[in-house]
Amino acid sequence: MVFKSNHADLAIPEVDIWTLLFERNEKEWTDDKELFIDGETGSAYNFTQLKSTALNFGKGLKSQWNWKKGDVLGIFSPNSIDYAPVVFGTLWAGGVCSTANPTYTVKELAFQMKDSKVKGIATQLAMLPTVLEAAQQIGIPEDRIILIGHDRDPSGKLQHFTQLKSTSLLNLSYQTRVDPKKDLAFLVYSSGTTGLPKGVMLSHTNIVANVLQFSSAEKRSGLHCMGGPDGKGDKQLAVLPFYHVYGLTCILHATVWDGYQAIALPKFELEKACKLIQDYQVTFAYVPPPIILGFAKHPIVDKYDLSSLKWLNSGAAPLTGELVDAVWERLTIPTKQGYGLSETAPVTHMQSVLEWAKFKGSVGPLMANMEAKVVDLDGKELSVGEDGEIWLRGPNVFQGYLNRPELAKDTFSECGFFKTGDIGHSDAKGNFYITDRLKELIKYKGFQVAPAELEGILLGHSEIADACVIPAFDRERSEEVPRAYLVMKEGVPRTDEKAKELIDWVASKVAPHKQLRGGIRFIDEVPKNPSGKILRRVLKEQAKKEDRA
Ligand code: 4UU
Repeated sequence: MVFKSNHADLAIPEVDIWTLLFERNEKEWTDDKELFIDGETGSAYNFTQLKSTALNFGKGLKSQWNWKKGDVLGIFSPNSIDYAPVVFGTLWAGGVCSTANPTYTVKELAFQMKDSKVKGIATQLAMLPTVLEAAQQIGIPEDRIILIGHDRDPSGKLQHFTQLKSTSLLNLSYQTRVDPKKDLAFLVYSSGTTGLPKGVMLSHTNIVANVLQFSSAEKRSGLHCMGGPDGKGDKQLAVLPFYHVYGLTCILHATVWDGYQAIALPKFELEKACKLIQDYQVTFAYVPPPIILGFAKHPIVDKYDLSSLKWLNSGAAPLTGELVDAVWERLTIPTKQGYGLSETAPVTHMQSVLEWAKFKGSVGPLMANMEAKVVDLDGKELSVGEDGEIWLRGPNVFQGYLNRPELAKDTFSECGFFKTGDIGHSDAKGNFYITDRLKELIKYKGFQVAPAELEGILLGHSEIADACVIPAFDRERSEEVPRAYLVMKEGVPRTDEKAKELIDWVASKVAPHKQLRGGIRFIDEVPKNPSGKILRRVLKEQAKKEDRA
């Protein structure tokens, strides 16, 4: 059966993102409203300032860098309020943003920037050594690196994004027209169901649709951009990284659409977050489960007055019912859940704040304009209550993986459903539950870890004969962690010291979230089927037994 959203379809306008967000006639809030506030310095962009800074940057790109439709800007930065004008200015100039995890190593960054063929990179001073080395490796000239954030280049060589010069030539001062349905706005990276990270091609319409779907779902949570019951507008904590699709749509875009203020922090530190909530009277936050754990259990939380918080939304990784209860017991606020993927721009399911207690553990119903199927391994469609792979269709479903047209037949069904690689079911009321994962992907604190990438690195070690990486479960921290099962070459000791040495060796080569926190297990053989495909499920079951013991 096809599961349909209980909500009436929304009309999705055929406009680009800039037009949706910046060229509209009516908003429920005024142009001087501060939308993005830097939680560390207090500096801010109101709507007018954001629009003019983005426009200047877009014009600068066209004039100084001869920016053309489809040109890609790499963005390699922790959260900064400057992220907003850089993204929106690039879109105005017809460009595409390839947003990268700011903790990437040179090799990881170079891979993404080369794969998405960036014409320039926006970054922060602190990350310049990584960017310069990556840029040199892939042939991006130094004058195509620009800075965002507070710091300027002390050598004066690199321009700040606000310094790009625009000429007064008339044709450069108009927005570059795009076809919203076909032209891309973002390349975010995901490993999908298998293999290495790939560019997820998100069109303008994908994002426009998701902003509207998400916004209409969240209005049911009683948000107010101005006024509201206490006379103040709602304010959110912006700690989800903007480079990741969850922060990109649900904070960076939704803030400009809905006018809830976003207080940005470059990285999550529980004490700083609590202080900001107290000082700014933050009313809600989109976060992944480990931050929910912090609010539920960490002693530091008791030092602050968090009474302004109305609810939390958890997504990007599984959340246990016990954590939801623990937050309620401590802060007396609901924790609701959403579900989504990079490939769906991202939100597809969203729980209403009114239903958090009734359907605990559910990721909520399908958002407007969404359809789903639940399908077994033989492709048979299942019905209510039956677990199977979740397939999704809607205007927010992506255009395919960059430069990988051959993946389309495994990624999409014949009737255009996207195969998520997640396992779950719907109850009779249309609430979905995610129960397992069919695909290889590991989620550490909501960040993607592609087993194939770690296996590739491990196989490059002279002492390792074969490797398989799977998700293990750290019960104490209530989170998934990558664990490697290794076959060593003859004569190599299979000791704890060797395991530690290899864990450190991997750590020196990857971003912190990819470290082998689940440890290493030595085995005699990696289980494989007759055609040589790794049988991850066998090791996943083994890990489950061990982690439960
Ligand atoms: C169990 O993580 C995301 C997007 C997350 C998101 C979550 C709630 C956005 C909006 C929102 O409200 O994207 P990716 O591409 O990094 O990872 C996608 C994968 C899914 O396939 C699933 O395995 O992350 C996992 N996932 C979840 N798992 C995402 N949300 C959940 C969830 N429970 N609530």
